[in-house]
Amino acid sequence: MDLIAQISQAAIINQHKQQTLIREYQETSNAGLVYRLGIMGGTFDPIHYGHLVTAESARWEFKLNTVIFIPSGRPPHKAEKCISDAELRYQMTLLATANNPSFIVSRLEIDRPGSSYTVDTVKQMFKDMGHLTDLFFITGADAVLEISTWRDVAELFGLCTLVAATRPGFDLIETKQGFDLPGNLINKIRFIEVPMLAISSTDIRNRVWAGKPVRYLLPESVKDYIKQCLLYQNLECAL
Ligand code: DND
Repeated sequence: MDLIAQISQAAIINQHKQQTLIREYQETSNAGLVYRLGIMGGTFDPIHYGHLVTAESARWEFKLNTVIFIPSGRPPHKAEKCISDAELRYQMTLLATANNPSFIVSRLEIDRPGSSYTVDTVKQMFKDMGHLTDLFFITGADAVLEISTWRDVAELFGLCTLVAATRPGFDLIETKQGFDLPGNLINKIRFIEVPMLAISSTDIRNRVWAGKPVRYLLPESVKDYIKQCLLYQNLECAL
């Protein structure tokens, strides 16, 4: 199947999954139960198995009904960096998640003008989903260590549970000491261990630029997309 056909198919599958989410949400709330929704925010330049394994581990650990992947439109912390066009990152995320019925991709941040602040996204999800929803924002430990620099972080903690993925054997006590946050907020972060923390988008971009293999670091469909769209050929954007 050619690339355009693959993307169209992934977009149709995503639409069906969105309709299923709405139906399941209505059934859950009609039964008086709480819908548990994971949010995996990221630049996803490109998306890789570290992101996918983390989302799947969080889905399992926290009994989430669905995990929504939200590619950042304009990441606030990467304003000075060269990043791939949001549509390309969205399409890679669609391809990577197509075969998991519990994973959905949202255009929320891509279609919202201005910087993509997580607090705005979580507030919007809270408004859209209603009060019978528990939100879990999933991050890697590297991102969560910077969280004190995020916009309106105390408000964010009030709206969702922060889930931080750490490497097995990670020193949690040392990690917690690294946080520049009040203790009551640190204690609200839920840590999970995932096995693939060594994979990074930066390393994959470097490898593509240098002509090194990236197979088994990310889904084949995303690897082929990178090749066909000639991504990460420019040194400045590959680093
Ligand atoms: P990244 O650029 O780190 O995404 O952004 C993560 C999220 O933080 C996005 O939703 C941003 O909008 C949000 N953020 C950042 C800064 C400020 C604010 C918000 C604000 O509101 O002020 P990447 O694509 O690099 O990674 C996506 C996620 O996956 C991250 O949480 C990262 O730590 C994690 N990750 C891994 N987790 C497990 N194993 C690996 C991973 N590689 C990345 N191998």
